[in-house]
Amino acid sequence: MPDTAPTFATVRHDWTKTEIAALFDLPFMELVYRAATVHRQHFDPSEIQLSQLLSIKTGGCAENCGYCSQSAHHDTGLKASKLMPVDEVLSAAKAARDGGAQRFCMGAAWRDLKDRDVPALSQMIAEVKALGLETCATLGMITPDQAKALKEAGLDYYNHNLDTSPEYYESVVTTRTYQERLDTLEAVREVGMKTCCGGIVGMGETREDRVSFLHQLATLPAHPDSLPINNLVPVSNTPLGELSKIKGGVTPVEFVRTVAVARILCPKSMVRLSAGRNEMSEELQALCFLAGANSIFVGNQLLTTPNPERGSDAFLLQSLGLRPMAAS
Ligand code: SAM
Ligand code: DTB
Ligand code: SF4
Repeated sequence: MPDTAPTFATVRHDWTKTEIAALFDLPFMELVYRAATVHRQHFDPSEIQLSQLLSIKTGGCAENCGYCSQSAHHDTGLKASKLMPVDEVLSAAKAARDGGAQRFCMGAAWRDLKDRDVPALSQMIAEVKALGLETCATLGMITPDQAKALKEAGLDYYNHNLDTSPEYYESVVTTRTYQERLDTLEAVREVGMKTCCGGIVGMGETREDRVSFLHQLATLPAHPDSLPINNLVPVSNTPLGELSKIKGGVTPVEFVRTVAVARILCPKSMVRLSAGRNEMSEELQALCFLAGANSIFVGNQLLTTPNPERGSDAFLLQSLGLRPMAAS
C-alpha cells in the first residue's frame, strides 16, 4: 500500500486483508483524511442521500440472527404482522417523499421470498417507484427468477447484508450460510439490479473480523452499489443485544475507522450510516460524514427500532452545511 499522498481514484477488487488491516492501523487523522479525499473524488461531499425505511412485514422470522428483534427464536415482545397492504405502503412512501426522502426501502422479516408474494410486492414496488422514489427492498433470500420479476417491477436495489466476517458469522446466525447470502447477491447482480450489502459492527467481533468482513465486500465481483454500515442496536433478549450489554460495542473512533476503510475500499459506493444513529452524538455523525458516509435513514423509526427525530436530523444537516442529495 502506498504510504504517500492518497491517490485511490481507481476501483480495486484485489484488496488483501494485510492491506485492509494496514488501513485500519493508520493514525486516525491520516485515515480520515485519506477517506475524505477518496470521497470527494467521486461524490460532492456536501450532499447526503436521505432514505426512509418501512417494515412491510414485521416479526415472526424463521431465521435466528442473534441481533434481530424480529427473529421468532428470541422473545423480544415484538408483535408479528402480515404483509402490509399496498395502499398503506403507498401512503407511507408518499409521506416519506413529502418529508424529503429520495429513497424508500421496504423490509420484510422473511427467511426467503415466496413466489405467492411476488405479485403484491411487484405492484407495491411499481407504485412506490411511480412516486419518483428510488426503490430498495430487503426480503430475505431470493432466486434469480424472483430477482428478475422485482427488477421488472421497478426495483432499483436489493438489500442483503453479509453482516460480518465469514469467521464470526456462525456466532451471529446458524439458520443459513454465508454462501447462501453470496448466492442471493449473485442472483441480484445477474439480473442487473443494484446491490445494497453491508453489515453490523459492535456485535462482539474483533478488528480482524471487521477487516475480513470489509475484505469480503471489497473483493465481490462488483462492489455493493450501496454499503450500509450499522452499529448494533442492542435489543433486549437477543443473544447479541445481551452480549453487547456485557462487552460493550466498538468505540466511536473504531466505528469511524470502519466507515473510513469502507469508503476507501469501495470508492464509488453509497456508504450508508444506518442503524445506531439514535445513540450517536452529532459530532460522531459528523466524523462519519467526513470519513465518507453519504447516506442516512430518516424518519422516527428504522424497521422496529427508533431513529433520530426528523427535526433533529434537519438541524444536524443544516448545522453541518450538508444538503439532501437530489433524486437520481
Ligand atoms: N430479513 C431480511 C434479511 O435479513 O436479509 C431483511 C431485514 S434485516 C432486518 C436487514 C438488516 O438490518 C440486517 O441484515 C442487519 O444488518 C440489520 N439489522 C437488523 N437488526 C439490527 C440491529 N439490532 N442493529 C443493527 N442492525 C440491525
Ligand atoms: C441495513 O443494513 N440497515 C437497515 C436496512 N439495511 C434494511 C435496517 C436496520 C434495522 C435496524 C433494526 C430495526 O430497526 O429493527
Ligand atoms: Fe429475519 Fe432478517 Fe431479522 Fe435475520 S435479520 S431474523 S433474516 S428479519
